[in-house]
Amino acid sequence: MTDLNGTVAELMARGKGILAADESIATMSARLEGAGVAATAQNRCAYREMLVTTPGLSQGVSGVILSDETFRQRLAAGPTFPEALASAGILTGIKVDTGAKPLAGQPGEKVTEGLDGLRERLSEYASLGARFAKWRAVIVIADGCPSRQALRANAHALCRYAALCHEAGIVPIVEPEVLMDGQHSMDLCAKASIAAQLATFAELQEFGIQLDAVVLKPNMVVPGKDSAEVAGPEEVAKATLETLCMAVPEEVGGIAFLSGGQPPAKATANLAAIRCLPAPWPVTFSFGRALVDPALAAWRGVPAKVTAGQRALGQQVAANSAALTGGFSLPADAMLMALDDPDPDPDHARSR
Ligand code: 5MM
Repeated sequence: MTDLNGTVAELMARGKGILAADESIATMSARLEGAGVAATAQNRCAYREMLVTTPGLSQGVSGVILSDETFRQRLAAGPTFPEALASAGILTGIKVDTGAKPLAGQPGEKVTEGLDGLRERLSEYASLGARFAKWRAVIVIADGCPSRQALRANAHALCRYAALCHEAGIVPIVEPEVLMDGQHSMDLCAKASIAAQLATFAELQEFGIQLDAVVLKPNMVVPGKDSAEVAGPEEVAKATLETLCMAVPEEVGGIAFLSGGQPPAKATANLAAIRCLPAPWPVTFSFGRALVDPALAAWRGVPAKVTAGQRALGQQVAANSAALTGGFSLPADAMLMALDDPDPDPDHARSR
């Protein structure tokens, strides 16, 4: 049995964060096609190989979350992805949910599935090198949403997943993501985030889950994507930490933020501002798009552009690592607004 607290400590090592490269086949295929790359298993593998073989990745990345497909694929030189990551000194994570599906009786809301057979799957993943796992619930803000029913159903699933992870010696990343989609205010995002986190921890505590062996992956508190409200890093940081302090027990092992479709520079600036405020938990990033979008745009499936893609990923990782250690200086708000390009994949959240 692995040491769960040791895994948490490795994941949360100073200046390091988690790379979420666990897009489902459907999401990854849409991303590749958007970049002009054919959506084949081979290209999905080549793209992930480009990411995980980035020179020096382990300086700013403690763990990489893989999807089941990537977990079982091999790099061109022969090793599996978990083997390659282990050789690079990086922990392997595995996304074990099977996606968010419409929640019966609650139109417009979803519940994440994947509990059936999870004990056996986790045991196999652990035997093949997985040290941590991820399960993502999606919480929608809309009229009457999030409903109590959706919050409870998702919290319950997250809790049963976490219990099974611990049984298998795997650290669970628990991700109740309040989506940025919509015109809602930052205040509504804060309220929904508190509700989602309270529901999640009520379940985890009722089931006696060992909280110092859990990593929470929350959204930052930001205005909806289509809202006219503007929030600078300091406001985002204050609202995000206030929210977390209201709902998240101090024993939780760590907080690893998702980027949620924010432009990469904004996500980094917000992370840097969050890190400047006192928090009872270690704090880091577990970004997907905010780390990999520039790399995918630079690579575009061209073998000769692997180095360019890796350079782009390396720059994002270095910036976010600096955000964690105080080496990142916040650009002026005006500059951040100029960087505020729309999400290159606006259907990201809705398509999942
Ligand atoms: C990398 O994307 C993850 C998997 O998404 P799908 O299974 O829906 O394809 C996703 O869960 C991701 O880890 C989180 O959304 C955080 O990523 P961002 O891009 O929001 O930081």
